[in-house]
Amino acid sequence: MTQTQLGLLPDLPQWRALAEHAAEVRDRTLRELFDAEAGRAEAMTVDADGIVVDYSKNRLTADTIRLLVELARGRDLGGQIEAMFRGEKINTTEHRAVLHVALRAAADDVIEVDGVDVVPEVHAVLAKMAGFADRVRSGAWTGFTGERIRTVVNIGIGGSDLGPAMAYEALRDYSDRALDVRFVSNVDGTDIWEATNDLDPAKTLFIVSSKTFTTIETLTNAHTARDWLLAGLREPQAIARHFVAVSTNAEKVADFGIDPENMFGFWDWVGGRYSFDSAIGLSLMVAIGPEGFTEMLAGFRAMDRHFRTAPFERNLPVLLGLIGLWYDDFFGAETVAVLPYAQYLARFSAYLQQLDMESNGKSVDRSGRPVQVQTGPIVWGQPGTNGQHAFYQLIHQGTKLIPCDVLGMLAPNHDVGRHHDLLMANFFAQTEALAFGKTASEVAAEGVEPELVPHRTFAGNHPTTTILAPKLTPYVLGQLVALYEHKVFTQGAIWDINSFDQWGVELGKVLANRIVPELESEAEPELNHDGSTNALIRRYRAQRRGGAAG
Ligand code: G6Q
Repeated sequence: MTQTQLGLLPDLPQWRALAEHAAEVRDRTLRELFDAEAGRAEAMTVDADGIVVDYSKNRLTADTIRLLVELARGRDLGGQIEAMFRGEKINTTEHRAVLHVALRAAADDVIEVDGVDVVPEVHAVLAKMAGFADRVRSGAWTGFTGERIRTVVNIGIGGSDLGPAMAYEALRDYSDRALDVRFVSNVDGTDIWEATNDLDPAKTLFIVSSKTFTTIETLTNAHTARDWLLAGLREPQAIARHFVAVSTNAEKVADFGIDPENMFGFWDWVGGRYSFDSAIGLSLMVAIGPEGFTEMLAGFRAMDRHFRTAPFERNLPVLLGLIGLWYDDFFGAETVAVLPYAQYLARFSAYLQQLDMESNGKSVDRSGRPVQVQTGPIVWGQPGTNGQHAFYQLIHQGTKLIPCDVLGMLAPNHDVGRHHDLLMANFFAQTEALAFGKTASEVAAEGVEPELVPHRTFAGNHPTTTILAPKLTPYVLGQLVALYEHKVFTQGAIWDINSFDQWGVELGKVLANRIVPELESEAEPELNHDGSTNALIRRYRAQRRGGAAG
């Protein structure tokens, strides 16, 4: 695809208009904004298929949204969305289409890559996954000795781990409790050791998930798992009953000893961090069953449709993207906290970290020019209410601007006593306290000793976006993940960066490969790193191999 070179953002009239507007809005507080506008909350709340986003507690006005939407139009966001859905090779540095939306397409949709409709292949793999998941769940698929599988261990890393691990946790309530699913990712031997230490190999199934099947962490863990299995079951033929693979690389899968019949494929147009609704979600499908997985895909698809068709002013991913960009580029915010008030979403922020930071952590635009503005934020968070007893202090009274997305569910998964009302009371209270704070005179009026007043004052004016969903179901999880996928897309499209490559992870890998033999060699190696790295490696070798430390 020939990429038309877009103008630099600061030169765009829409950008300049926003910069001028920001100078006016920056000094207005949320208290003032709410006082000035009676219907603000209603006007700034959007409900799309049950997902409600209230963005009124943000430091912006209706004009801000209008100007941000004009910016999105000026960047042809609509055209860029269509290019993705049409299968154009928008990942220009890797010459690939970006079609995670095809993973949840309806069977009668047509999405073409290089003139070939990919939807039938997607559904063929889903059917194969469903057949396998059903057999494991029913006990029809047994281990080598005829034992029923009780534990599934997914071995993968990055995009081949974070998504299924997050979603398994999120949808635990829908999982078969007779099956335990574990996730091993770190090359630290502790991870695989802890995951297998208490297991019976006869009842354990490994899913080796690796798009390339060359990732050092995953292959090292998979080999260690194979050794562990063979130490227990002794027969090499056992491998076929205890290992399946998810990959695009059939040759390497066969080299490992996994029957290609037991390989579940996907395609180079699925980026790792956008892949858990592909076969990379096999462990999740085994846990929640094909029906639950299908329901989740329907949630993704509903949000895809909304993203593609809703006007930008009422388009949830577009609004989240624009509001994030507003703080990032016009307030100098460096971070965004995602705070789910749902224990099952404990890993959601970690998942979003990769989705957002690997996608939009870029400093050159698609033409290779240095970007002129801040790009992707630092994403982090923990579930409420735990975070309240940890880092919220800094959000309330620290010196940094930290916009927050606060997620909550109208109905609980487990209606235990007063728990849900208490949880949600905190959910509502926090966004209220962050926005409106408590003035010095309010504190003083409570009879607080004068010297304590500054310490007990809350400046407020801390922006939050409230996201409410009916209940954490597979469908809602699909909606929420697609919401953030498309939020990331929106921002990358406006910044004119490639959100779909990740060259920044390469250098460390290359250097590690160079250092491995230096750590393992029996003879003292010649080291040609910088002085610090040389000395650190010598110290390590001296401890581990008894070499010279100096
Ligand atoms: C994600 C990245 C990266 C990738 C892992 C695992 O977008 O590409 O996190 O998912 O490096 O790669 P494999 O699946 O090839 O093992």
